[in-house]
Amino acid sequence: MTMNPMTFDLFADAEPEQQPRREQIGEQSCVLRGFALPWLDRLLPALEAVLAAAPLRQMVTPGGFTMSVALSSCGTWGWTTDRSGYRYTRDDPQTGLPWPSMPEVFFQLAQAAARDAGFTDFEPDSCLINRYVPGAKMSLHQDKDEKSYAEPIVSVSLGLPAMFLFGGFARGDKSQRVPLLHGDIVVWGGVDRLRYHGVLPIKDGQHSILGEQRINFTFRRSH
Ligand code: MD3
Ligand code: FE
Repeated sequence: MTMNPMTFDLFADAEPEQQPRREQIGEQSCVLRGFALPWLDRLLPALEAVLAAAPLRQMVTPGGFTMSVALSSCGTWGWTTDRSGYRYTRDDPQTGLPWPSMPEVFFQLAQAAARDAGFTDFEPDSCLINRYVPGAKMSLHQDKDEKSYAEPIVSVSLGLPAMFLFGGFARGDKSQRVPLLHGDIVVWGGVDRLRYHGVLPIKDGQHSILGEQRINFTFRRSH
């Protein structure tokens, strides 16, 4: 059937077709594709300020292995590990000073993403900053150092892409692979909060803004 040339296109000024921006990856977990992109202008300067006060450093696990990922933190509590265990501390063990306070833009972004995923009033007291260079990885683990598992976790991916492993409740359960790209945010909560997860070794590459690295923010309510 040919269109009458005089027919008005009722959809001429509608939004252009776009891929779904929210992908469910678990019962109460989803990826918000590109959610952080509009925040980058404010996020990156704030990140620089935090890292100037609390530099990225590699830490040692209780088992004596040096992590391939370099870490820092901001907020009231910062996650650390050394030979004596995993824990949250108020002070940066390297500087002896309190962890830098959480920049307003970090807090607002984490809260906005949590709300978009259906978790209202998320108030993180800790933001772990993970820096991966090519080859760096994070083995399958659970996040169990927080006082309560009732609050969600919000993770922001920047820079080089990563293949995220999302497992089950036992280490041996089959994992699904979720590619995470610059600007993506993942929100995990409820029944998915204690699922095993990890990151495959980062592949070589150059990101146009962040260069040869992936930066991940993990927002948690630790206390
Ligand atoms: C899934 N970081 O720091 S994002 C971590 O990309 C960590 O740097 C990864 O796992 C990274 O502990 C993954 C965060 C994440 C955090 C908690 C989860 C994913 C999760 C809890 C349950 C399921
Ligand atoms: Fe984790």
